[in-house]
Amino acid sequence: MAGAQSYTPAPENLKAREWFQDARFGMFIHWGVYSVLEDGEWVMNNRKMPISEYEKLPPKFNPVKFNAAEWVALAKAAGMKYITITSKHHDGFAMFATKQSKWNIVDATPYKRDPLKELAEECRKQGIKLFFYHSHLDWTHADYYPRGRTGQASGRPQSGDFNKYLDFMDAQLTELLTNYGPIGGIWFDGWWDKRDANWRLEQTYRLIHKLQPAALVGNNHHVKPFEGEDFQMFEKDLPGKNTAGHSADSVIGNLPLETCDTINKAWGYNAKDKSLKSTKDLIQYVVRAAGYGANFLLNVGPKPDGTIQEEFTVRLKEIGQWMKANGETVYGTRGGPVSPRNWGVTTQTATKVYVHVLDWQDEMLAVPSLGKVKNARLLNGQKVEMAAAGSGVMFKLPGQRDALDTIIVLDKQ
Ligand code: FHN
Repeated sequence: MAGAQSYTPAPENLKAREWFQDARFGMFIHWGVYSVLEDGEWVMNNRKMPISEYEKLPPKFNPVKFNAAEWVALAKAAGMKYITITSKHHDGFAMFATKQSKWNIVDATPYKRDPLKELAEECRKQGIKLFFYHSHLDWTHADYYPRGRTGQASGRPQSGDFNKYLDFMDAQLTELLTNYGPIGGIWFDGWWDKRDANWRLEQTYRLIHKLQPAALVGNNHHVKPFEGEDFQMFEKDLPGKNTAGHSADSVIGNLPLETCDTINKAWGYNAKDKSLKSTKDLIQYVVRAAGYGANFLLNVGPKPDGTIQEEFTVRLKEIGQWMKANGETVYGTRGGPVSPRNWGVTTQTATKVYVHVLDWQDEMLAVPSLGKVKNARLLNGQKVEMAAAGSGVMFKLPGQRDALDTIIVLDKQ
């Protein structure tokens, strides 16, 4: 950003970054009035719906079965340490009690309650941090002008004042960082809609850090991090990869890392999307992300009635069972001494190295040097044979092993 003053994270921000890296696993929630159509969060754009048609949705949105305590308990049951929920997605509809416009869940729906307020209170009660996903992009605000690559069919006049829109956005962010208690951070998305615009990122980031110095700023802009961001994120890819086209193609600097993905293919609720990842796929995703020194933010898209579909809740509870038994090899770790391989990844703490064998059929596994380590064993204490092999080591893997993740733990000398 031109003329950016250099950003010095406050001590509480640096502490929050350490917490974030230790947390390793969070729940992403994409929830909005678009869920009424059961066709994902891009339905307004994909069906070229003008605002005059889209505004018929909020009166039909009445999530009477929403229960913040159940959602937070589900996240905890999955072993998740934080929740990132959409305060506003690209349709501009605020899922919280904003005073900046009537285009929000309290004023425009029969529900009339503020689910983010209830979620914030429940997160505090149950010891989970809450982050807000806030879309830069806006398909309904008249001052989001010039229009970007998307939202062209909304029927807005070809006029507007982009700085007035940014003032509106900063006012809503002020509400989110003032009225909902301590917030884990703000997760931006949608910069990519107008890459050449002056988004005033430095001004917005400074506002966030002034209101809550510990709040972590992340931006899913799909390019390398800008000054003022506290973590680097990747979407549908492990760090440094960009196979899905939504990420920067490299890890820059030493910011905390997070990657995000879905359980099926949809972010917002899509009743037809049955392309579900298995529990094994999802656990290995958590582990592989940890091997890259990254968090994994796993998404649910709740239904319009406020419930989360059973295919998701079953998987989340199964993941939680695995995390309960094996979490020490993920939580509080950093990327291990050997960079990720196809066969698996390594993670480490100050005293231990964990070798996660995720996809390897043979009995012997050669691994580059793990540093000075000893006492190779499984988590249940069963000894694992290890011998020096060149500059690395050769493991003789146990005959009976866990096809999902055979974890060899070693003590650092
Ligand atoms: O357009 C959004 C999409 O709806 C979803 O929110 C994902 C989540 O990371 N981000 C954008 C696509 O890159």
